[in-house]
Amino acid sequence: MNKIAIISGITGQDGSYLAESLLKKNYTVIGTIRYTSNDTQSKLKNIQHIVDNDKLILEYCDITDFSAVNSIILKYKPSEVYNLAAQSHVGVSYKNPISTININISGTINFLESIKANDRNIKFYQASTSEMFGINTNCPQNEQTMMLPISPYAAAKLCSHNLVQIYRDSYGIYACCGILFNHESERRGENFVTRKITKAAASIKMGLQDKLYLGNLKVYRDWGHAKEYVEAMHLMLQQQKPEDFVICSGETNTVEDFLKHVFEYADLDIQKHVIIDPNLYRPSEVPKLWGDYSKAKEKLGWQPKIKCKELAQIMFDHDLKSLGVK
Ligand code: NAP
Ligand code: G4F
Repeated sequence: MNKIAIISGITGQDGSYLAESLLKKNYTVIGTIRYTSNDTQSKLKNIQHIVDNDKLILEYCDITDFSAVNSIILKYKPSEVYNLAAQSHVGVSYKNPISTININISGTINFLESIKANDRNIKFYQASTSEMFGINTNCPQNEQTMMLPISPYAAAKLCSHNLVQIYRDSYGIYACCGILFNHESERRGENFVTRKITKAAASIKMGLQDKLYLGNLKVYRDWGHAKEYVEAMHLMLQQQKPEDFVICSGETNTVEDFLKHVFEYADLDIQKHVIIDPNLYRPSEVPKLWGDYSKAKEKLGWQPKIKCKELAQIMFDHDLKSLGVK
């Protein structure tokens, strides 16, 4: 039977890849979009190639609004809900802590409450994050690693993570958290460090830009490709029982390593073009993320293919091509 899935945050990086993947699996996809007054076509750029698909329906829904969330659940009676919408930028969460907390917690509880009230058979996926490990540098981090968040973003995500476990245990709802480590792509928001680097390197290569300003280069991240990670989200909702899973590449690199991968590939000189700007440092910083995907491999049959160096090259090639280079 044709399944119906709701994806909150469909205009984001992961939402767009997940929508693409579910449409290929013959789902009807209901994608929710947040209304803003400068609501131009550009907001749809990640899903432009699928907006004409008959099985994709777009609906306005701010996830902080329970009535909006509840109406969509009642209207479409989905079998699966993927809650990907969030204020997802860690640095911004220090500057806008209250709206970050509001979006990243109330969105989750709104979906869970609506599922609890209307149909407890609806399966729910929550976008948890490796950022929740915070200052715990016991590596590699897995599902048992203690979470010690240090940003408003991570604190909100940990609250949602706990809520999912509570609704699963208390009400028997099939609800799972994917503890995803950093994943990037050609559709990554331009304020995240990987895309900022690949876009700038492409512009520098073309003589359109001279300097790239960055913050802390010494932190370690575990980077994979978003297209692979959304497959794990779907797999989590197809199991016998709901469980949480770490999804990662299993490799760790510093921001400086990523920068070197891009600049070496582009044949550019870091010393000449990169400037460290102390204003881009955060009030506190997660020092090291390095994940262990053993559980996902064993139970979901999922494992990553693209690692950091290849990812850097894919993103740079895309950004160069966007500037008209064949
Ligand atoms: P993203 O590109 O920033 O997308 C976030 C989406 O959420 C956008 O479509 C945004 O819509 C929407 N949104 C924000 N506030 C909303 C609201 N109040 N109501 C409705 N929609 C709202 O994020 P992503 O990288 O795809 O990540 C997807 C999810 O995974 C997020 O929850 C993120 O925190 C989490 N996560 C990401 C990573 C990663 O490395 N990418 C790792 C772990 C977890 P607008 O277009 O209106 O802004
Ligand atoms: O690319 P970032 O902004 O990603 P961050 O903070 O690790 O968060 C991402 O991954 C999380 C999973 O672990 C997600 F939950 C979250 O939603 C998001 O997708 O920064 C990566 C690192 C940070 O340590 C940052 O301080 O790069 C450092 N950095 C150095 N210069 C910079 C910059 N980050 C940004 N965004 N911009 C800079 O100029």
